[in-house]
Amino acid sequence: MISKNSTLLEIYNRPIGHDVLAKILMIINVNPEKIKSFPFRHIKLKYLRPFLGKDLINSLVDLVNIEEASIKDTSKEISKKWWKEAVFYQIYPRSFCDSNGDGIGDLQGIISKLDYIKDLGVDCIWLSPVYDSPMDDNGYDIRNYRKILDEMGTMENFDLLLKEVHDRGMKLIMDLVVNHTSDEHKWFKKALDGDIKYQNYYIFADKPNNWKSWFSGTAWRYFPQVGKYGLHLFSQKQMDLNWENKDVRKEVIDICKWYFDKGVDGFRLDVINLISKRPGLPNGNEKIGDLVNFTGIEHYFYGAKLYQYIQELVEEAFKPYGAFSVGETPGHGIEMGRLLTNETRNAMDLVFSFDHLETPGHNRFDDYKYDLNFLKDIIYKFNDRLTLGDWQAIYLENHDNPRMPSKVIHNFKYRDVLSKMLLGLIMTVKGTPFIYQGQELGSLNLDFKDMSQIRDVESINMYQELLDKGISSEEAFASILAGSRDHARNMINWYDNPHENAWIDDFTLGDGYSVKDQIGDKNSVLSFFKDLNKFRKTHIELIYGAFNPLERDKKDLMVFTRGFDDKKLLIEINLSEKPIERYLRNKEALFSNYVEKEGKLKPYELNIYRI
Ligand code: TEU
Ligand code: CA
Repeated sequence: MISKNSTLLEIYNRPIGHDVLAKILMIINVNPEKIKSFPFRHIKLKYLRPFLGKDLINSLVDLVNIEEASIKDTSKEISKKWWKEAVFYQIYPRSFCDSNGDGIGDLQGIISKLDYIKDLGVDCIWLSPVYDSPMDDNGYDIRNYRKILDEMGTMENFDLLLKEVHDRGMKLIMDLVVNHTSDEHKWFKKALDGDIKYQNYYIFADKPNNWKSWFSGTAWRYFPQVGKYGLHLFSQKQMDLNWENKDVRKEVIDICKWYFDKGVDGFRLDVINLISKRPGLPNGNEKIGDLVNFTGIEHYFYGAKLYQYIQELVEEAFKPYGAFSVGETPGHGIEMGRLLTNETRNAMDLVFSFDHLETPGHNRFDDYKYDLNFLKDIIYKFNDRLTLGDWQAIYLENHDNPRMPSKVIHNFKYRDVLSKMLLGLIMTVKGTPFIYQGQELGSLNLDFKDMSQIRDVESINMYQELLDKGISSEEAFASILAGSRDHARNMINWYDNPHENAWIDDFTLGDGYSVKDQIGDKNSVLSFFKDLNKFRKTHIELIYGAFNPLERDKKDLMVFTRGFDDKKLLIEINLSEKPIERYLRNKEALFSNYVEKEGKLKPYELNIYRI
């Protein structure tokens, strides 16, 4: 067991200790590997008490001791699974395709575009929530798990969608949001009506602690009907479920089985790492709160019963159907991910880590240029620690993050080659690629002019919080603009015509990147992605091949090989806008994002060679 007498190195050698120390050091831009060097390795935790304080030390010790040892994985080979070979495509239904002209994407719209999706060459669709919801957080506030939102269509439409997806040889996973429900869910309404059984479905307290919501302000909302405060880690209309309660866990198992009985192939589990809260709901450490912005997070981002709850859910609901699971685990690093997905743990198949999304020293709302050398480093670091019993989800974009090309460059001369390079990078490193709608089109951030165009509850709450602090509306808007999740939520531009009364303003008209503009153009980002999918499917090295980084310390150059049996591919990438020396000369590339290649590597040039 770790104690305050343990050294930093002893803590770093524990799975949770590794990730927590790595995360803290990454935020303050210190290389975590320093912990292995003198004198850091010998520093006992208790000597840091003057800086960290007693309760932070105790919280850290408790957290690290939740999982004793790292996984001893002795797998001798990689197990073959469909989801290790698949390319996933995430649809944000509200913004994908509108079939009835109300400006809101819907299920019929998705059905009408299944041939487009199939032609991309992707294998599994991840459908963001389509359940009945008041749409406070665009469906991540579920009011009825077994009903489709009216604006989306009917359950019959969903059943048809699922059938049409399967008929095309693709799979479909849904988004399962069970850390919380909408405050309009019948369970919560019964709780407010005084039904004790359902009050125990949620987390009520007589008085609030100092936990902060991820969407600004306190994480507690007072309900005079019951004279108590209810916990909401997200919006005020997203009430956290009490997973300590076996009845809640049973409800979730039943929801999963209800959809598996329909033939749904699995779930993406929304913020699933937050479901186990520390008993007694103690106050969060203010220093941690300042560092990571969510006071209280140390008491719930990897709770003592997290693994138990996840393993039970997988065992009872997913395993009997052979269903796929990928958990969204904000705040988790590589070792926590292994604790929840290594094959010896019989838990989830994959997790989404957030560690690569921002260059160290920045958060999503900073308007900065993302450094692709950091992406290279973190991909190599993850691969260093993964064993043959591990696998990882590889992604750069989703509905919660700005468009990656816009994070990397602020002039769009290189929009096409950068978009293609980023797609090529995630399709050639080891792991399962997840593509977000529009990424295949080279979509960029949107040119929002003022708050009236912003729809996302996170941005709106953040803006209001800034105004309440006396910040001017211009400054407040500027503070949320770079990181607003709405950058990823514009309607897909199928044929460059205005989406009548779209729920979110249209910015993609006339930018020459509509599906219609690109579909026939062999040099478009769209065509590149389709060709890349074909290439990946015909080269098993890119799926199960060993990953071997080269030139690790060479800035702006990313070179690695993927070897399977006697076949080996070498991938060479220029991570910068500047021409740099080629790694391979006078060699014909099998695949590239440039046509002509002479002299140095061009800006963001990516090549795949047979070696
Ligand atoms: O996201 C959780 C999450 O971490 C994001 O809300 C985002 O990263 C946040 O802005 C903190 O930086 C999941 C869903 O993907 C998101 O759409 C939901 O809003 C959220 O959970 C609550 O359900
Ligand atoms: Ca519609």
